[in-house]
Amino acid sequence: MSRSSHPDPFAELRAERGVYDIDDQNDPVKMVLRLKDVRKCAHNWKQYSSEATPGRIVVPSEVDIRNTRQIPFELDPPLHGDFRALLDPWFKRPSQAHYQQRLRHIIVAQLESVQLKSTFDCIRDFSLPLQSRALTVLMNVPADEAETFISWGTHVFRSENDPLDAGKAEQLYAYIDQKIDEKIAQPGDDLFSLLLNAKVAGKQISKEEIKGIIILTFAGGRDTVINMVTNTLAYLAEHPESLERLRAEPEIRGRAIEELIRYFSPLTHMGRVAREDAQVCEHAVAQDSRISLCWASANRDASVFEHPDEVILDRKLNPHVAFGFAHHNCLGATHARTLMQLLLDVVCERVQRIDFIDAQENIEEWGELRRKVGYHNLQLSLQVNS
Ligand code: EMZ
Repeated sequence: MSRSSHPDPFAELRAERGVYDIDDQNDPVKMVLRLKDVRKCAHNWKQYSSEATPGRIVVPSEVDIRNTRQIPFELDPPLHGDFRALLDPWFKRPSQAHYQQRLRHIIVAQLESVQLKSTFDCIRDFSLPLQSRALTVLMNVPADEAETFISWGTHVFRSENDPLDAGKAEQLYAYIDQKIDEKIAQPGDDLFSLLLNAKVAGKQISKEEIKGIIILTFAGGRDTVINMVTNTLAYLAEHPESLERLRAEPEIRGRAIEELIRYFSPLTHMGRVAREDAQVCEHAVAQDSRISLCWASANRDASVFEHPDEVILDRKLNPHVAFGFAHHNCLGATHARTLMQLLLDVVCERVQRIDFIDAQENIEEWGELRRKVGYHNLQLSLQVNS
């Protein structure tokens, strides 16, 4: 197995049982493993709610470390839809040409900052600053605020040695409060100002709701985007033939991105809370207990994806659920896809070869199972076109 591969720990359980029971801080979770069941449960918000105690649908649970409800992902219809109607147009801006020019500029500059080093750490020197700078474009705040975001590290709620560090988010909350005050005094063309002036379901949005939206904007696309960028470069380093193919066939880049997103599935799963006694593929789910929709497992379901453990760059049929499914599909998906498309374009134009020097893997533990999500660090070196 190569160093850039991501094995699927769920294969056996998915085929045999369809679910996997794990404990999480004494609040058990039944992980749903098959694509068909994941989709069914994702649709069925009347039975499986997202609007539980804030933090409870996240696994590991964040109920002990935050009180703010993240919006819209911790809401059910119809209120969920009212917030999406407000937010969707803003989060579709990455389709616009001038947005893409700004992102491209950021990617080129980031690449230029590492290309002359003999080796660099892909996360610290590339993916983290890239994600942070791209986020200033998504929120349309000044570019230099990225330096603050970079200083927070790769996860907004999790520190290096404590995955549930309640103090960690204080810096983000302080930034948000300060930004809200600043934008009340001086509105502009940014996400904060949009929210401060918006009504949802006929009511002015509260500061607490704005905070919930911004926290999700930071948290949802943080480690996920960083892992996606890092894992992609690791993959291209170990597969020079794929880099050559993407260079020669720009028309398959879009499909290749979907395939890499399927294969890496940066977000392993997302929970729901059962409103009533229910059943998932013949296994009982008790009222008020948790299930999780395991995107990572569903994306390797051999009954849907041929050769699910292989990266097939131009895979034709690819109904993956890496961005979630149904009404809760990822709000930041257009931004993430655009970033990946521009990254592949720039790498194909400028990078001749990537060398994988060394890495320390980032492994999640779910019950007895271990799942690689990315790397704690990844040393690479680049050979650029002269
Ligand atoms: C939550 C979650 C959202 C959670 C779409 O995912 O991402 C996690 O990384 C955060 O810890 O709070 O925002």
